[in-house]
Amino acid sequence: NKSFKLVVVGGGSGGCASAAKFASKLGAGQVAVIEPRDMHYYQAMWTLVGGGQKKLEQSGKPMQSVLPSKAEWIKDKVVGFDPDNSKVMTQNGDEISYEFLVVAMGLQLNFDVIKGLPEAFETPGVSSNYDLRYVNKTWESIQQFKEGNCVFSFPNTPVKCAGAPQKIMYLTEKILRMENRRDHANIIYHTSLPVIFGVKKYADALWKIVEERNIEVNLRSNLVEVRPDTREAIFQNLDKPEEAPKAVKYSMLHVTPPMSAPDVLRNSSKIVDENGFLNVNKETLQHMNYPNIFGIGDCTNVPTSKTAAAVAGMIGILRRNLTASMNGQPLKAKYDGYTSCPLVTGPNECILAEFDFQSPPQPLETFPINQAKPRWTMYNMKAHVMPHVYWQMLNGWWEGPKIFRKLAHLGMSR
Ligand code: FAD
Ligand code: UQ1
Repeated sequence: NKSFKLVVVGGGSGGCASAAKFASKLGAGQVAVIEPRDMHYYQAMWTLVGGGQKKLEQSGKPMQSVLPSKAEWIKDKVVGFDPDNSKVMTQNGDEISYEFLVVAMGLQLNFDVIKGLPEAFETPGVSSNYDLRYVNKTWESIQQFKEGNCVFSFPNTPVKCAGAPQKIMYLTEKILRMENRRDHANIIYHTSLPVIFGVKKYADALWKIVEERNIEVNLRSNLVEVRPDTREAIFQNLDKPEEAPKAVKYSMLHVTPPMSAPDVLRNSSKIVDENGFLNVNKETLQHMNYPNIFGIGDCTNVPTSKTAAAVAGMIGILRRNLTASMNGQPLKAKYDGYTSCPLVTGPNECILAEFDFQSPPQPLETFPINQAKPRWTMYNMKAHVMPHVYWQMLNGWWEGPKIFRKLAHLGMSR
């Protein structure tokens, strides 16, 4: 049973970046990362893997190679939190004590909430870019598609990268068009949300695209069941729960699963809010009840869209506030809610949505152009620049694009 100055739970985007910041600051032996997986995946690339623009292998690196060498990697899974005694319990039966804890456990995919899943993934045409096991099947399904309905779902829970469920739809649509197969397809989106996108400026741009490209959009419509034998997806109207669910035939079905905080976290009632997410101050990222616990990324209840870009926005805040906390000083850094979502609308075009706690009404924009217009420059940024930026973030060398906005606006910008 070991003890560390800082324990980080999770070696994903937020966990790696946090460990990198503090392992170099505190020195060898002071920081531990608890993470069970062998590989670290750059999940944002999976949209392009499912859309046939990248290979799955390009998105992964061995965990060992992305964790800082000065941190100790505990290859184990946290199974319990004991915040009153500042320790966590692991699957191997160890207790790890900490002075400070960073919780960066990401989200859990809950396919089994949908009747017929995950079994239906073993049948033709059903896939999900959200899961390592099913992302290649999206590209297979696009290639094999002959005729009928291509159906895309968005669940009735918070998700990571809220744009991803429709990015793959635009990619599919454009590819079918480019290959002269579009006439044989109905492209259908079913979303549990009452809007196509949360920020009006980008929602307006997306409504224009779905109209121009003849895509059917169903709002407040939630996937509840998949019937692979009849190739039907069953949707419930969330505003009319008394109505019988509607069956939609599919040739291709892309599922975005319901998500939650991982079970271990959501069952740790002392540290989560009523929705099961780590209960932190949305500006300082410090836990609301335990000052030696901080959170970063998707598993927190920070009210912004869950993305790696948000992790980038949070990491500089965490660096400053956790350092201040270790030195017994007040927490001065405040997270502004920065997040972004490169809305890929085809194999060579992308809308770059950026926003923060203040948007709407006013979206943020890093680049001096209208980012709501689909552009190849933004596609290149997403497909060719962002992967490098991401791997650098894991080393602690990227704290989001705020620095560019500050430079461009001489410090006057958000
Ligand atoms: P993660 O990176 O998911 O890491 C969580 C880690 O915690 C995992 O390694 C996991 O193994 C570990 N863990 C879980 N439970 C335990 C436990 N009990 N004990 C120890 N460790 C545990 N973001 C963007 O910014 N732009 C995009 O374009 C974009 N597109 C996306 C497309 C797809 C298809 C997907 C799936 C995601 C996309 N994202 C995008 C979102 C982005 O990947 C996440 O928001 C980001 O990875 C969140 O980082 P995190 O550290 O919170 O969680
Ligand atoms: C970003 O910082 C980031 O994290 C590294 C992403 O995740 C992969 C993104 O998709 C984006 C868009 C950003 C923000 C960066 C710029 C230059 C707008």
